[in-house]
Amino acid sequence: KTLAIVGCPFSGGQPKAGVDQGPIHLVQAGLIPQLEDLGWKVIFDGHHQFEEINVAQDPPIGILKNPRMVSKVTKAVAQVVGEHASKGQIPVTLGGDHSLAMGTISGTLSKYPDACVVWIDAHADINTSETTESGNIHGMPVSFLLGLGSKVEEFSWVKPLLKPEQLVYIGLRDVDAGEKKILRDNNIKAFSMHEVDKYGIGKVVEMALDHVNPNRDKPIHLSFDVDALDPTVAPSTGTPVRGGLTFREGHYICEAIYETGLLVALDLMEVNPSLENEESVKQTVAVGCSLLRSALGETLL
Ligand code: DIR
Ligand code: MN
Ligand code: MN
Ligand code: MN
Repeated sequence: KTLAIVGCPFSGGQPKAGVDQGPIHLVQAGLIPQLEDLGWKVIFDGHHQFEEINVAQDPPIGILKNPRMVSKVTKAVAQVVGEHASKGQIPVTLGGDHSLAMGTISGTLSKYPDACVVWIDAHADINTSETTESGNIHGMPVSFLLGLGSKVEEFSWVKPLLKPEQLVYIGLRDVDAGEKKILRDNNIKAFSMHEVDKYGIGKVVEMALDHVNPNRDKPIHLSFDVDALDPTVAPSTGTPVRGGLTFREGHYICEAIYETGLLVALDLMEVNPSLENEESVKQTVAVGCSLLRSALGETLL
């Protein structure tokens, strides 16, 4: 029963400074003792120091921004997450922007090839180098993991280990036209906020798990982008979108995944403590810690 906190102060997958401070704030808010109180042994050897990854020149490739830096950092994260998973520990990766999930999920799949990914987000993060309009790589990690789009040499280390049927989304509400086509063409299961409204979160999580994990026997990687929550719940994030998950809906997802007993890796991404005011930051960091506790066994009764 051991967790490994993988603090990733990294912002290169998107343009707003500050998201690199997310992991530092989460740990400073007392995350580690909170998880220890749930009975976990928690390993934390400090936040990762990506400064040692030296990329002198990183001009765009096509319109992809900071491609060499993102590639090197996510590759290092894949290595670290894979090592913790190999030791039977649950890697808990704190972002940082969501491009990091290219690393975390690669690491998980290196140890558990049949793992499924439950991706909680306002966005699908599945643009390819052809479809991206922003060039921000945090909007692209899923396409790299699936091996979609034309190959970018810089990211050749990312093996297309994820199959579309191993992936499910909950919380989507800002999906680019090109991404909608990718979701349709590849038959990727997604529960947008429309389905959350229609069926309720309990039924949605059940349907999501029925899709990726029908016998409830496969390892689960939960990748949670805090912007899946409504901006009134988690305001300090780089790309907030109104109409998101309530506090309880977000927590319910985490609790339900924990209840399966199948969780092998967990990400919490896109907390940006430099956005909005002090109160917003406190609230967003607190809700981040709270989601992680729920995914790791905190119960209401
Ligand atoms: C948009 C926004 N689809 C993009 N993506 C965001 O830049 O590709 N992802 N914000 O988190
Ligand atoms: Mn995301
Ligand atoms: Mn997002
Ligand atoms: Mn958009």
